[in-house]
This record gives sequence, C-alpha cells and structure tokens, in this order.
Amino acid sequence: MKKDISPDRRRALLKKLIKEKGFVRIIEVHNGLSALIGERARVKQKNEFIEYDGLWESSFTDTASKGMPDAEIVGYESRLQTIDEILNVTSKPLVVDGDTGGSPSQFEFLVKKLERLGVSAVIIEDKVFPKRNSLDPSARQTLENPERFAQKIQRGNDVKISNDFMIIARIESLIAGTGLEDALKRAEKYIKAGVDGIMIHSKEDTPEDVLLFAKEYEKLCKKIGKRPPLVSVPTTYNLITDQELANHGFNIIIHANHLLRSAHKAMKQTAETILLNDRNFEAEPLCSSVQEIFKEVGFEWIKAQDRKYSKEQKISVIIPAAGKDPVFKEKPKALIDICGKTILKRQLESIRKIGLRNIAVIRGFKGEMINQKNIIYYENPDYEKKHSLHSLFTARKSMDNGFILIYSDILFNEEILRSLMQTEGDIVLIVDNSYRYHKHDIDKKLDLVISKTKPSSYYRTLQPSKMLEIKRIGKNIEKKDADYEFIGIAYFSEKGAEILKKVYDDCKNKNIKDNFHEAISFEKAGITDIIQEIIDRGFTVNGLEVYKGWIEIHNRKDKEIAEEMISTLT
Ligand code: SPV
Ligand code: MG
Repeated sequence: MKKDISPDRRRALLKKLIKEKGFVRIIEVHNGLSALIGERARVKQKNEFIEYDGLWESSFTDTASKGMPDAEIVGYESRLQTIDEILNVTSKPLVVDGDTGGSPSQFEFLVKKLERLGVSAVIIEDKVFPKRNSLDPSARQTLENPERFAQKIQRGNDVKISNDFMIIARIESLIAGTGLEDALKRAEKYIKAGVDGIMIHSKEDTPEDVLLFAKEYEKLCKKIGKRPPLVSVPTTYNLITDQELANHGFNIIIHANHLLRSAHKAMKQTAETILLNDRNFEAEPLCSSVQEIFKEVGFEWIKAQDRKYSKEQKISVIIPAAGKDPVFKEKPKALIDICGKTILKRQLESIRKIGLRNIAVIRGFKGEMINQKNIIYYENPDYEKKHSLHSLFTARKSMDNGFILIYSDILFNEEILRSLMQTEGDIVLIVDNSYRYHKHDIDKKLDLVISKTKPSSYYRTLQPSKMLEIKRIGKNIEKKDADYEFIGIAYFSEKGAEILKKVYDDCKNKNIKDNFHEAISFEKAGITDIIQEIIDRGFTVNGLEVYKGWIEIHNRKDKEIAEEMISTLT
C-alpha cells in the first residue's frame, strides 16, 4: 500500500506539475474504485512509462453514477462524499467540477472545504444556476452575467488560504453559441478578477474553435501581462492528441467521462448476457476476476498484514509432557497440583489469554491421565528410551507454521509469551538473567546459556526485553561461565521450524551412534542438544532476556515455593 499524502502536499502538486511538465493529463473518476484505476493506469510508450498526472471529479459522471441527471440536482454534500471517497484512496492531484459554484456564499464555503481537503483546483462554469450539462445540443444554456461571475471568483479568492489552490473559470460561450468574441471578453474579465486558470469548453467534433481561442488567448494574456494555465476538455473533438493540444498552449487536458461511460457499457452487456444465457458463465470473459478486484482494493495487502500480525492464529504451542520424572513418580509432571490447579491447566490459561489456540500436548508416561479438551494430542509410548527431542518430533505436524515450545513443568507469566510473540528472530529462547540469585537452584542441573553479548549489568532489565545471540547451551556448562538460564520456553518461526526439522532429519540420517552433544546418544538427545547442533551449523539462535516471571517445578521445594508465590498472589 502506498504511503498517504497530506492534504497540503497533494494540493500543491497540480501547480508544481504544470510548471515542471508544461501540460498535465487528467482522467475522470467517479468513486473509489474508478479513482484507483485512474491513479494507477500506466502504459509503456517509446520506452518510457506514462500515466495520468491527476484526477477529475466530474459532475456528469458523479451524478450519473448515482443514477441522477447532471443539472445541479445532486447537492454539494453528496458530491463531497464522492470527493472524500476519491481522496481516501489516491495521492494524485484532484480537480473538482464545481458546476456554477452556486451562489457566491455557497462558492466561498465550497472553496474553503475543498482547499482544506487537499483538492488542487475547482472549475466553475459561467452559467446561471441550475446549469444543464454542456454536451447536450438541445439543452437550454443560460450564461451568467460576466461581471457577476467575476465577482464570484473574487469572493472565492478572498477565502483561499494558500496559493496552491486554483480557482479555474470555465467559459461556456462556445457551448451557448455566443461566439469567440464573447469568450475572449469573459476571459479578460476573469483574469483581471484573479482567476488561476481558464477553461474553454466546446461540443464541436473538431477543435478549430478552441484552437482559435487558444491563439487569441496568448495575445490577450500578453496584453494583460498575466497568463493563467489554459484547460481543454476534448470529449467531442477527440481526434486531436493531448500533445497537439499542448503544442497549441493547453496546460491541463481533461478526459472528462470515459471511465464511467466504459463501465456503463460493460455493465449493460454483462447484465444482458446473464439474462440471455440463464447463467453467469458466459459473462465471465466480460468481467475482471474476483482476484483482480481484491488486488485493486487492497485485500491482498490486508491478508498479508493479517498474516504478519496475527501469528496467534497460525502458530502452535507444543508442550512435551511424555517423560517420567524421578521425583514426581505418581503421575505426569504436567498434572502436579499447585494450589488446586494442575500445572497444565495453569499453562493453558496463560496460553489462551494471549490468543493462542492451536495447542498440542505430547503424552507418554500415564498419558491417559492427561485429557483436557480442545488439545491436539501426540503420543510417545517410547518415552523411557527416546528422550525429549524425539518426543518433540512426534508433534512434527504442529510445527509447520511455527511454534512455541513450553516445557510441561514450568509456570509462567503470560507476559513472557507476549514478548516472545513480538520478537523477530527465527529461533528464540527465553533466558533468565536472575539464575545466579536463586539459592534453591544450587542443588539442580540447569539448562545454562552462554551468550555472545554479556547480560545487562542491571539486575532487572527494562521492557521491552532484550534480544541476544546464544553461543552455547547445556547442563554441563560451568556455572561461573554461564550468562543465563534457559527457562524451557522457545519460539520457532516458520523458518526456524524448518531449520529445526532439517537439522533433526540430517542427524537422524547420519545414524549417530555415540555422543550427541551432552547426550550419550542421538536417541537420548534432549532439546538443548539439537539447539547446540543448530548453533554449531551456523544458524542464529537468539535469546530473549527476562527477569523472573516464571518458576520451574523441579523438586518438592520448587512446588512449595510456587504454592507460596501463588497463594500470596491470590
Ligand atoms: C463534466 O464532466 O461534468 C463536465 C464536462 O462538466 S461536460 O460534461 O463536458 O460538461
Ligand atoms: Mg460538469
């Protein structure tokens, strides 16, 4: 999606482009969708891309798209809605067809409103309200008294707040049949009243009249000493090219109604084709595909944003809970009761609190005791022989979109998961920098971590948590060398999961018989062993530093500490 443009910047673009390019080419638009088409249309010609310089909000096509005639029946409020729709989805300069401008007071309000919105120009025609469209040869056309019209221009000018906004006077003498002389007299009056541009309109099939006007216009402007840009709307005299018009002195060329007319024709044909065939198959070739429309209006972008920002929808949480614990022998560790609720139940509450829904649990030892609803279960009956790494891989199917791994024996604050979800790394382990201060840790083997950068010197780190790069992980690291403790929560993005799977498969295929990092064999490998293997192969494994907010239930003392903590919280 293109970046938005401010009203001030957009408004100034028209004058700037005229100055830079000599002439600008403008296309009619009548709603958001046509505005997107007009804004984006681009063709290659003589090895360079050309596109429209700006957009025209036509009274004829705006009213027609509302099913109404172009006779100042549709009021400004409704026109402003269309203008807003167009501005909302585009960034090119917009020229608004202001009809007659209404009464001078109405015109003052219109100028203020359009200028504030970021419109670059308004064109008003010197006819009497309520005007009739200029292209119908049989319509009654009444020209406004030129002095009165010049005064309306002056009043509009007086309320303008910037030099960028242009008030353009549209001369209708050739439409009403009052001739070239009248047109030139009016042009002189309007220029002297301070107009920012002159549009000469004609409904003839050939451009002679407007070209003659253009020639005389140059002489007139020389005489006055001021030459506002000249505007053409070549709807009827359409054999002349934009470049030819520019060569004759025109600075703004407006293709005033073609997107609406082409849409109208195509819609009629499609509506009739469906009726004729009693089904819509035959109409398909007449239509843009649904995907094309999706793309035009930014649906693809929304989907990409959804994908980017809602990891919660896709990624899984995998809790390996198959092992038999040497301390808690009576049931799976996940089912240890802490103040009336099992660890697993407490984990599920935290996981669901942050919107994660795809939860997988790997069962093994007394697996039948774990029977929470809305969980995908994987089984590792071989839990005695095959350790945590292989246990994790029974849940391979849940890894595809990325996953969060959570050991089944830890209690944690959901904020830890929330910050993990926001990280950008592909493999990120939560590491705690407070392990040195845990007295009760001394009698147990921790998963220790050495990082490339050293821990923050502060006891408690500031939010958001810091990312670091991990060099080594394992239980055999000397406590004095370790920087952190891995708490048993890790994130694998889609790419991270892919790396994990590939490294695992590769090790498995190699049929490693002896030690695998700290394990006596690949079969007995733990999750930290494969992480070390991933690091050794040159992939980045990050650590996300937290300070407390979790507790691992390793032994009975931990259980007591957890119970004490929870009871003081509740
Ligand atoms: C419009 O597009 O609404 C115009 C130009 O005013 S014309 O229809 O030619 O009058
Ligand atoms: Mg109009």
